[in-house]
Amino acid sequence: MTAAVSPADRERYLDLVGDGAQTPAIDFALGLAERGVPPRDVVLDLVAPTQARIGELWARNEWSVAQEHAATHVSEQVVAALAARHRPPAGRGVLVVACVDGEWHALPARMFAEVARWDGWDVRFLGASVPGPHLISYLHRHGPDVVAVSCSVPTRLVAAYRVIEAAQAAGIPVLAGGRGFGPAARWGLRLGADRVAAGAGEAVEVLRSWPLPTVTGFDPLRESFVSDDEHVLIAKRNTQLVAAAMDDLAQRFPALGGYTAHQREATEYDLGQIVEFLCAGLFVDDPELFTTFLDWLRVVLGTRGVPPSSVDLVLDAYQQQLYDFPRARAHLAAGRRRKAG
Ligand code: B12
Repeated sequence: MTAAVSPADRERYLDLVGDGAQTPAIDFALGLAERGVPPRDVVLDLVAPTQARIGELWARNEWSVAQEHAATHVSEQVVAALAARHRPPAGRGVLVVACVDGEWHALPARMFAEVARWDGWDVRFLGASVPGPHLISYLHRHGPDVVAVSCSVPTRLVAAYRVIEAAQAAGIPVLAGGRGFGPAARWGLRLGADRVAAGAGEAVEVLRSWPLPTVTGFDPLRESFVSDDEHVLIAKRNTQLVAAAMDDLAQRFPALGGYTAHQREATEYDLGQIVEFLCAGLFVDDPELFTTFLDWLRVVLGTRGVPPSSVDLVLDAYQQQLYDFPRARAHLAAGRRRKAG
């Protein structure tokens, strides 16, 4: 008989990982599996939602980065222990799972990899930030049936696109997943992935029902999904844009004058992230990417004592700088409107 993970189990697990208590957390997870919870459910209903909660605790400044790192390390060991204990035979084919270049969220991809392994795939897990050319040469050498690319932050979508294109050119079908591909992984479809899935559970269903296509190669004449290269030009101007916005902020946000060197550096980082997310939104031509990011940024800054209205000052500065980039201006205006609405 199968059993299920309860809300009390999740509370207990959060306490354990919050303490960085590796052995008790592993014992707890293995114990659930022994009591009849399928290992896949231990990963998807215990570890995954806890990791999402950890993200919220970090975003609200209730957990430090150190506490998040310690907890994530424990969760990685828990997933590894479950994988070592439960080893079904592989019969469905070879599946390569990799995070795209610059993507350091290996644990979400690992969770998907183990769930796929428990569903009968012979998985090769390549982990975090795999440089595109290295991934492609690995694919040529090992000839898997499918490559699954993971992206957790949308700023890595350009790297994801390069890999999708190159894998298909090598004749290997691509499954795209991870929260960076957006709601229902829709930006994965935009970038031309053969299949997408929002969660690992859904992904194994997709893999099961998918008559793996014979990919004949990337069609060089495939119509581009963006009409211009604003995202490229703006990405190149990131440093200049940040410097100009810092000058502008100094005039309009007097608190900046009293910032420490560290606070100024953190502000410059945030300003750079705004440019990066703007470029990602332009790349997939969807203003929702940028507005969702701004919602998140306002929460993160607000909990750290930075008035969320300061974001609008930055958007204004970028609007002025980017006067000859019509799509960027539309995305920036959507970011402004979202706050007003
Ligand atoms: C741990 C963590 C990290 C660790 C990752 C370590 C590791 N080994 O993975 C480190 C410290 C590296 C990190 C770094 C950063 N992080 Co982080 N991180 C997290 C956190 C707390 C947990 C990640 C996790 O384990 N998630 C759990 C799983 C279940 O997530 P999931 O995406 O839902 O995965 C499922 C599906 O997407 C699917 N799936 C995943 N991959 C694939 C692939 C395929 C092919 C398929 C089909 C399915 C699939 O399967 C999974 C199971 O169902 C998340 C919070 C969150 N909500 O995820 C933040 C989070 C993702 N990080 C965030 C941020 C901001 C960052 C940084 C930018 C922080 C910084 N200032 O440096 C950097 C970016 C680094 C980079 N370029 O990659 C934000 C992103 C916000 C945004 N606007 O996009 C989040 C959401 C935190 C938050 N609430 O604000 N992070």
